[in-house]
This record gives sequence, C-alpha cells and structure tokens, in this order.
Amino acid sequence: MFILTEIWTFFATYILQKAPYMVGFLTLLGYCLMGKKWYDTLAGTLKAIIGMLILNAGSGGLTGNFRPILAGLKERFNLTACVIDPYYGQNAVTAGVEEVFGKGFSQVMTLLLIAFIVNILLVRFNKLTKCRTLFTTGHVQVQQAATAYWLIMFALPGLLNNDIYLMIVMSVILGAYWAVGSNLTVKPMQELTDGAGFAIAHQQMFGIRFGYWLADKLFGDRGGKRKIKKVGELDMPGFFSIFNENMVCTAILMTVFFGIIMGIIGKDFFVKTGATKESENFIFYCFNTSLQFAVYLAILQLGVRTFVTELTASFQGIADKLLPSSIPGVDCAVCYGFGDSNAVTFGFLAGLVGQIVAILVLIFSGSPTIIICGFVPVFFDNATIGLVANEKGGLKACLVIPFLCGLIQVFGAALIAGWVGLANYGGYLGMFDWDTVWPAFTWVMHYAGYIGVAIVVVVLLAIPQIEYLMDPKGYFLITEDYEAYKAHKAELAAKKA
Ligand code: ASC
Repeated sequence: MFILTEIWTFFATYILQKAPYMVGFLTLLGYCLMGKKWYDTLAGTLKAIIGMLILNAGSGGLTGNFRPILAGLKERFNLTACVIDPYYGQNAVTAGVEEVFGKGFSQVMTLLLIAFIVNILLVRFNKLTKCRTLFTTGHVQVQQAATAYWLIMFALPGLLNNDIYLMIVMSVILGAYWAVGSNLTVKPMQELTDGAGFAIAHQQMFGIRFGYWLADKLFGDRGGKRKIKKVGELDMPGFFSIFNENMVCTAILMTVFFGIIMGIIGKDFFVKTGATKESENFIFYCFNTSLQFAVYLAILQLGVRTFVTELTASFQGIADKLLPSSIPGVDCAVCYGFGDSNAVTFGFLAGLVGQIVAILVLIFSGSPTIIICGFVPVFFDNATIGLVANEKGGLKACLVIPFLCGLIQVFGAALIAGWVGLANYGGYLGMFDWDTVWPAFTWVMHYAGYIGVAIVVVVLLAIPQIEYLMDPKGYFLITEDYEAYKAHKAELAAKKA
C-alpha cells in the first residue's frame, strides 16, 4: 500500500501536473503500445518532452515579461482591482479559502486523479458518450480545480460539511467539463491544422467553439457563395508589405501598443520594480521589451514543431489499444504553429482593445468591481480565438470576435468575481470559459442546489450528443481518418448544391 501511495504521489506531482512530462508519458505509452523499437521510443519521448519544455519557455517568457506591465496599470492608477489571470486567481483562492469557507484545499491531487479518471472513462466509452479527447495540461487543471473548488462551495454551502460529496460533485463536473470542452475543439482544430490530430485542453474551449461558430455565422463563406479574405491572404502594398512577415508585424505592433502602455505607466514604476535602472534610457527599454514578444512567440512555435508530430503519431497507439477514436487535448499555444501566424497577433490586440474598453466602462459606470487585464487571458484566449475565427471568417472575424471576447472576459469576470467574493482577494481565473460557462454553472447550482448539479452534468453530457447527431458519419471519422472525413464533407456539400 505504501509503495502504491508513493507511486501515485510521484505520478501526480511530476507527471499529471506537469504538461511536458504528461505529454512525454503519453508518447512513451503510445509508442510502447505500437511496439516501436526501444530507441525510437526513447527518441520520440525525449523530443516530446523537450518540445513541450521549449513551448513552456516561450509561453513563460511571454507571461513573465508582459504580465507585470499590464498589472502595473493597477498600481499606476491606484486601483483596488481584481487582476484576471490564472496565477492571480489561484493566489486569491489560496489567500481567501480558509477565511471564507473555513477549510483549506489539501485534496487537490486526489481531486485531479478522480476527475482525470472521469475524463478517461468518458472517452473509453465514447460509443455511448461521444467524447473523443483526453486532457493533458496539468498546470491548467490545477488552476481550474482551485477555482472550481471556490465556485462550488459558494454555490452549494451544504457541501461544506461533507468532504466526500464535495469531492464527488467537483470531480464529476470538472471531469465532464474537461472531456466535453476539449471535445468541442476537435472540429475547429482539425480544420485549422488540416488534421494534425489534436484538440485544445485549456481554459477557452467553449470560447474556441463560440468564435468558430460566430465567425462562420457572421463572416463565413456561406458554402462557397462568399469569398473570405484571411489574414495570410492580404496583399499589402509598399510599406505595409513588411507586415506579412510575422516577426516584423509582431515587433512593430507590440512596440506601438506596449510602448503606449509602458509610457502611461511611466519609468518610475519600472525602476521601482527593478525591471530597469534610473540611468537606462527608457525608450530603449520599452523597445527592447516589446521586441521580446516576437522572440518568445518564435520560441513557442519551435516548441510546437518539435513535439506535435511525436505526440500525435504515438497517440495512435493509445487510440488503437486503449481509447478508441480519441486524440489528445493540448495547450492552446500548440495551435500557434498552424494557420496564419499574424492572426495570433491581431487576435491578441483586438482582445486587448476589447478588454480596455470594457475596463473603462466599469470604471466610468462606478462598478463595485474593477478588473485589470491579466496577460494570460488577454493573450492566450484571444490569440487562439482569433486564429480560429480567421480560418473560418477571415480578417474581419479575426478582429471583431476577439474584440467581443475581450468585452465578455472583463464583464463576465467582474460579475462572477464580485458575486462570489474572489475579487476581494485580488484575482480571478478570468479565462473565457471561466467568465461565461462557469459563472452559468455556479448560478444554476446556487439557485437549484443538487438539481442544479444534475442540470449542469446533463447539459454538459448532452453537448457531444448533439454534435454527433448533426453528422453521425463524420463525427468519429474526423479523428480517425481526416482525409476520409474531408471526402465525406465534400460529398455532403455536393449533395446540398
Ligand atoms: C494558462 C496558464 C499558462 C498559460 C499557458 C499557455 O492558462 O496557466 O501558463 O495559459 O498554458 O501556453
């Protein structure tokens, strides 16, 4: 028993919660199940781990460099505000949970395990459940578990005295959300990547499907009747042609945007935080910092190129032997290696404008909760949604939809973080799904109690069923054989025409 507990603790600490090792573990397992030679398995596993570590270096660099700048706005204007960012959100839960609910959150690992098993079972029995994706992004799962813990205890105070029921409710809802949410991204991702074989397991999965749907509705090609212009197809004349190059485009746009924001915050703040010195030229500092954006994006894309093929090729072994017709759900940044790379930059900037507009509305309307943009939602949510929207509806969709999402993120976060009391502790996990569907879950459970729990679970589980019924033949084909799926879609389109 002792050895089992040790093995489990090791697995939970070093694999389940650490995306690079989870991806490495799945690659190892997949290649073993496929009976690959040991040295190919070793090489593939190492490439998967290193690729994810490179991706993390890119996303960590972006977050580390740009989060303090956005959070600096709070200090500059002396605001008592709630920063919407997963790390601030997690800190807020840790800081307030004892005081508000009288209990800590020590069972997070057990919860992760049970919820992960719920996810596996939903995929294992997918002939019945229609769930096709396995969540692999542990760091995100930990952040979500912390916020879900707070929201569920707030909604169902009756559970405070019963740890076992609390654990069951949480793991079923979280496990179902992971399976159903990542499953929703299968179609947008397979279309974006031309069948690369992964889905997104992150914090804006409903947002991705919403962006995909809205882009098609508002700006789509209407079955070939309308021509859409994607970001990568813009032929820009003269000076503007340099924007076709992703690095140059990112560098120029970020220098302008962050230059303005850093200028507003002022040199004193950056000297005080030790980011620069009094003696250093401030304009040079702003320029150099802004260029880091292009640097880290390039690192991130290198990481994606290093590991994606290994993971998706080896996952075939898992799909053949253990989890039929399934694909892995991975970090949202993985899709930045596909589609039009400038859509990442445009989506982010449009989302940032949306968030800033919404924050100004909150400030000028005297809202009791003021929000400050967190870098992770404003970049990772909107860049991902922008990329998907561009694929479906072109440049206009890539600008309009992330802008709308920026508004939704701020207003949604202000409502929920104010209502449940997390705003008092300075942070909230303000990613798209946590500003929209999770507040809705909380509301339903708060007012309908256990019936509300049942409603949430039933609604979640109904979503893949509805998608399946819309195209029963193509539903599993899209993960099993993307070329055959495309032929099937072409046949359907020909029949319609
Ligand atoms: C998150 C989070 C991060 C980033 C990263 C994006 O939600 O906690 O560190 O997004 O996963 O690549």
